[in-house]
Amino acid sequence: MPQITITHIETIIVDLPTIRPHHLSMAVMKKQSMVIIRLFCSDGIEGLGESTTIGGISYADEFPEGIKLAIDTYFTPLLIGQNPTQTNAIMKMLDKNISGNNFAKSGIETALLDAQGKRLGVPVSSLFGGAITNTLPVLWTLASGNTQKDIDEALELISEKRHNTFKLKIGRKDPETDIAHVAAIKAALGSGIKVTVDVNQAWSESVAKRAIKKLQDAGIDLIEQPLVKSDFDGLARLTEYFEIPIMADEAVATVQDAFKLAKVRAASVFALKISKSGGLTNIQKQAAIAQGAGISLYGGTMLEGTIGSLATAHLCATLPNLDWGTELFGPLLLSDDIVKKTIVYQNHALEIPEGPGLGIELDMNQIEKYKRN
Ligand code: MUC
Ligand code: MG
Repeated sequence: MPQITITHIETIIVDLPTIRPHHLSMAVMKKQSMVIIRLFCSDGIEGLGESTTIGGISYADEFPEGIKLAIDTYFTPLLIGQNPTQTNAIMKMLDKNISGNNFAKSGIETALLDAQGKRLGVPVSSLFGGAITNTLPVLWTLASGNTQKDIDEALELISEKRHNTFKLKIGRKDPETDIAHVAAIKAALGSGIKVTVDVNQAWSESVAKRAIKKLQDAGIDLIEQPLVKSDFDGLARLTEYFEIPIMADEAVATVQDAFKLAKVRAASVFALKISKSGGLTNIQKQAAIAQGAGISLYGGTMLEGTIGSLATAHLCATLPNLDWGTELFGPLLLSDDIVKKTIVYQNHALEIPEGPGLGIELDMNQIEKYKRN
């Protein structure tokens, strides 16, 4: 049998409006721009991948237009003619030839794994030892920018049994305003509902110390990335000082970051994201480091659409220490989708489709409708 090869790769920027403005410390999102990757193989199989970031160039140092250009100009010539069944060899080759560009690498690895799953007739999770669960808990982020709107949104979602845990994006306003906002939401939702906060690196250590004390007293369940991502020592001091768990997000990008953070016990929880780390295989490695260090895990999102969210979900479903569930709600924040069958979200959880690969199919009419020209 002739060797299977990658024949061509198509990248498409798709702009989907959000259901409401989403306020983060570094940007207000009114749409999400996803780079969709179609990787075509000589055996007729097509793998799907997604490289998505938040707020253009404001969250990370990759951005949609740059990701597309990098894949078209540098990744594709290296990939054409390679054997798509050899994911590890391909990712090693990309790491040798291309520095950084983890969001783009993650999208390519997802497409290779989707193709291989389809080829073998198994879900992507099977390529990582198999799923422990078919459903994953999913929280919702309240980030309308208005306290009462956030409370109304949460109460509606609780009554629909869509979510029972909420994350609040803070750090955009001054700490006292943020704390009052968080405390009001926690009080309105009651003790049975978990509330976490994500500061997205906005505080200094001294501000964090004062603010976290107040958030702890208000009954908040977890603090995500209070300090700048490079301040591992500061994060370790906060983790040691406070009872409330501190989660590393932006700080824990690569496998090496996970090791360094674990070594100084800088966090009680790691937020795993395929985009930061360069793909599913790398978050599996981060998860192993966390497991060895007694650090809990959380399935994070870069607010990806259905392809990226399901890629993360397939890997997360194989992890024994996903103690904080996931935030894989990205598709629900978007007003439309680009796949034929959308993800089912019910009973506070996401259902992972059973089909081969990621278990989804692109809807080309929707791609036509939302693709950037
Ligand atoms: C982040 O930093 O966690 C995840 C959920 C959300 O609303 O924003 C993202 C980014
Ligand atoms: Mg975060």
